[in-house]
Amino acid sequence: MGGPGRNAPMIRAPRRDERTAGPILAPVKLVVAIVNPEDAGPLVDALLEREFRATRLHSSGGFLKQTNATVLLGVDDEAVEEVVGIIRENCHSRTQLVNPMPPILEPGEFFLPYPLEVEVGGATVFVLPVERFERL
Ligand code: 2BA
Repeated sequence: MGGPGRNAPMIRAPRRDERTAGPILAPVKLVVAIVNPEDAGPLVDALLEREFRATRLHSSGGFLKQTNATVLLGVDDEAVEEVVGIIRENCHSRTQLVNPMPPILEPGEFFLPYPLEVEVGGATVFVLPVERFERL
């Protein structure tokens, strides 16, 4: 249990000359995707199947203060659209209920909290230029 199965993607190990070749100077982007934690596992698997390396971080949203996942990928410029497509296929929007903060009440006032519905997008994606990318 837990180990890579028969159908696990093959991750190509870098050859020695690739490791020692110095920084990659071709245009590279950093894709940062903030996603629902339930989508993060299938997303990372789908990325690995297409040989994209990814890092998954545990994060939480500033507004809902609920756990989400941040997936980081360094990719060639021309692969960005493919990566965004994989994110789109694997991440789904959801509605979540939030209990609003009660206001400060005057004596005699009362507050009936109605949960608010908030739509959380499938993914929030940033694409940033990378000055230098190196695997040492
Ligand atoms: P949260 O900050 O927990 O926000 C969850 C959802 O709550 C948001 O979904 C949005 O529908 C709503 N929301 C957020 N701030 C709000 C506000 N000030 N007023 C009313 N509703 C608000 P998404 O927009 O799909 O964002 C999902 C998660 O992506 C966010 O979780 C946050 O972790 C991240 N995120 C979104 N926009 C970002 C940005 N500009 N910079 C950094 N992180 C961002």
